Amino acid sequence: AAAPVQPVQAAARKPQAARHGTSLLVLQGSNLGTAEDLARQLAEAGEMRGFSTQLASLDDYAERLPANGAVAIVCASYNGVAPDNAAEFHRWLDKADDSLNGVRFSVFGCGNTDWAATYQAVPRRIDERLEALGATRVHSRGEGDAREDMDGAFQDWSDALWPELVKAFDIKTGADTPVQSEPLYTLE
Ligand code: FMN
Repeated sequence: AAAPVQPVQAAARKPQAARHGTSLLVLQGSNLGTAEDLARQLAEAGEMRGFSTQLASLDDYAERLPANGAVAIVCASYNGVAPDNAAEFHRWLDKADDSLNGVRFSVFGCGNTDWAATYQAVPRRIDERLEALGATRVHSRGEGDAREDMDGAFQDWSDALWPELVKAFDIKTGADTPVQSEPLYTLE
């Protein structure tokens, strides 16, 4: 069955960067909404930067990661185990021997250092397995700690993601429409 992919609306704001239309698939693994919210922010920011963006759960893309465009993953852990909407993806990735050549990705993990032994276990595992299966990491994994400044860590990671994507996909931003390095919107 077709996955329920949500096209991302660029809210009530016009894109502020040239529309190059590079695909950006944002996948989230979330039980309580933190990773889902951050994934939505990332997808909206991608639209503002001229990407053609889709937002879905990790399980919607088990066994079918696209080899065109970028894949950005935002995922939590629960006692070292994947959130409910990422369980199938995680199972697949663990046992997969598919070649993920051509898949270009970056991962941000939502975690909590109270769970010291399994802090960031799931996003770390996803990041490692994607690389082991031949996918290319376009930007290093980010970590957010719910006991500290999760939003700040996410902002730092995503601020650094955009220039990496511009490089990896040879995106021409145009001299008068530079890709912004500052957030272009605030959440209400
Ligand atoms: N964070 C970790 O890094 N590793 C864990 O093993 C872990 N286990 C958790 C277990 C429970 C019952 C709860 C409530 C949180 C746990 N966390 C763990 C923290 C969550 O991953 C973190 O709060 C995350 O932001 C939740 O994301 P979500 O709201 O998208 O589900």
